[in-house]
Amino acid sequence: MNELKVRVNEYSKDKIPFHGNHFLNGNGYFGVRGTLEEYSKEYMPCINMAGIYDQVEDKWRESVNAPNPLYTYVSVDNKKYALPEAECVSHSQELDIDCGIHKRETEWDTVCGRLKVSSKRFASMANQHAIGMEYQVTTDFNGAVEISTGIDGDVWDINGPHFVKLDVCESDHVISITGTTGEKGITVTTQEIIRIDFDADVSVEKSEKRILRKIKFHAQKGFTYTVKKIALISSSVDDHPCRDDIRTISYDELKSESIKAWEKIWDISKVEIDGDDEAEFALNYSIYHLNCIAPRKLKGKSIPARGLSGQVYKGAVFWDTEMFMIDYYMHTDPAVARTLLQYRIDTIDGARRKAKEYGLNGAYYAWESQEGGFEGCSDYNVVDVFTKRPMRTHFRDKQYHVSAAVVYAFMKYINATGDYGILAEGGLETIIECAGMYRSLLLKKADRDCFEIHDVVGPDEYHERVNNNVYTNRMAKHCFEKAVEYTGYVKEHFAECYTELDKKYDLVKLSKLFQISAEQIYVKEPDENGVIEQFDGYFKLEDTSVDAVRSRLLDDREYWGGAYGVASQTQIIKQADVVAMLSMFKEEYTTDIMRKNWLYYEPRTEHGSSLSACMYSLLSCYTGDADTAYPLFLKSAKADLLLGGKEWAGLVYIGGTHPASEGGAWIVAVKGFAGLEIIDGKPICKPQLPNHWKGMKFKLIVHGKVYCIQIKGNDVKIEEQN
Ligand code: IFM
Repeated sequence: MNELKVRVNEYSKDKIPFHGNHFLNGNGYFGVRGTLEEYSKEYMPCINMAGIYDQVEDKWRESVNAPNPLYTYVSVDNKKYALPEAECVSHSQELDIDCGIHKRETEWDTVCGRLKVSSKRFASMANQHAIGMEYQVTTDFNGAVEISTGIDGDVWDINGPHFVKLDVCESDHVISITGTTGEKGITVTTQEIIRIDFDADVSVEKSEKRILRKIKFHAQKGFTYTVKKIALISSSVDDHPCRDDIRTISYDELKSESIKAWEKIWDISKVEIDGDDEAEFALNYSIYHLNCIAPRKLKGKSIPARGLSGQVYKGAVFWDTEMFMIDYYMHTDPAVARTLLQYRIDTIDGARRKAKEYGLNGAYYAWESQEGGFEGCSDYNVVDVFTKRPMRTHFRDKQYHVSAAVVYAFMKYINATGDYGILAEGGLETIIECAGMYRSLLLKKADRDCFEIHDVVGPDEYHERVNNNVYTNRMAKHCFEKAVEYTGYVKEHFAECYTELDKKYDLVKLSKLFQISAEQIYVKEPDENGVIEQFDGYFKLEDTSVDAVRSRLLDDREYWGGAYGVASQTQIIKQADVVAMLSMFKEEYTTDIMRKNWLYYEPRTEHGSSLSACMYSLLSCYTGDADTAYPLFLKSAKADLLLGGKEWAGLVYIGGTHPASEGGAWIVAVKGFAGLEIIDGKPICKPQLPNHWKGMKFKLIVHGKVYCIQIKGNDVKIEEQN
């Protein structure tokens, strides 16, 4: 396996937002953007907290960023040397994804001579509250140097400021800032301590939003001065409160424990690809990001659509987790997958409330779910580039497929882990409530004997308020089917749970209703050309090309969908929709039908969402065409490796990391190319590797057992590990 590092060797101010994502660090409790230590809020540094939200006035509710303990810059002769303002002579930035260590090295020519600043830092994978940083200064002159390092409470926010109060403190060598959020009074505390082993005059400077140590020393030419910093971040709503006394933490131990924790994670999660270094690197880089955001030590938390890279999409959880990410976790750390599902179990009341709000029964999960299942999505979720006014969109009220995604994830998890116990611990009730929601959406026309679902938005968000979207209807059917099947299972294996739920739901009657719903729901079939119409009337829309639609844009940032979008009256779709459905239910369709639909829809797909490429790639694998799948797989795996993803929806910034795309790349590699299936609780692989791949090697957890899978051409060796 090649070295796993991303690196740049020059500085570019334009790439500040991208590099923040590209070099991201994290441990599931928080994400640390890959920004430079000297950045203040305009350059988007952030320590993004998992599962903590706040709302300011009537702005969008979003996740909260902690006071930033990395804030550090250096001055020579009272002049500050900090990027991007002070032009540098050299710069490099690197992320070692093997051990989660971020490095930078920058040189400036100062009035006194050459100044070199280097730093190493990590979000501890062993202690979820901790960050470690080493900051080093070297000069080629003798002279007065000052390092300013501390905590910046003036944090980057999109819809902030979230801290209505900042308590800036210094006590017994520890400095700290505690921010209190306005909406719920949640406190987020950042404390830090430094260690230096050179003579310096150290003082503390406090202001309303910052606390800095000023370390003044006389630098000797060629000597390196090192400041080691330990920071602890905690909040008043932590599942596992931080009990460490920061003064007793050894920097070196913190670092080596984190490295060890990463080694353990990589042991189960690394994927080796023989014959394709580029793909191997991109895939493992994706896996790195999935590892940085896994809620390993949190209870009932899930993963936001932009991971822990900031407040984009309000730090909210979408269907992305259940459809694109959970597969990776259930096979590498099933407890994480369990936690993700626990989040949906725990937030069922929010989903019930939302269903009621729309006059429905059961559970309608939030499109953009925050803590407690609170719906973060607004009715006006895109800002029009022309009028600068919020546009009415229907993500919130009509993307019914989100509840079915939750049920689909329960099914995948149970198949992968054999953990049926989850059904008795809230799982079955969740599934029943989701099925209840779909039942209340069913319509029957007087002249048809099937159930329809009208007025929805499918995964292709550009066409709003359509009828009988095939993805939505098939997923609803799956939800009914699973409700019936799992009710039967619970009756047989968890009698106590069955009796309790039966009192509440009358399970015999309900199962019958779900059975009828599953049998009678209308799921469009392929037409005479073998193509499935995405929704009623889709084939009548203008049949044109993605480029033609793009050429109609009056502004690059214009939103393609909604009432007046350039795509809305055409067959151009944003992302996989019918193709996603076919990938989910491949057993029900012939290869010929899958191929025909791929060929029809792919040229009509903008791939305007990072969720799209992996679905097309997966379906290509399922049709036996790994070489067509390959570039789409690579696109998915490189979502955060390369610049170029969509950064705007109308005037709303949507940049950040793309964990769904990363999870999707893993799914394609393991389920597509390696052809993994779980039969009777055991993995089997029917590989179809891209032509230039010689083999693959990876580990998987299936039904509690660890397997090492080695593929060489068409030969497969699956070994159970002790
Ligand atoms: O969930 C997705 C959606 O399908 C397309 N827009 C972005 C969302 C978050 O990733």
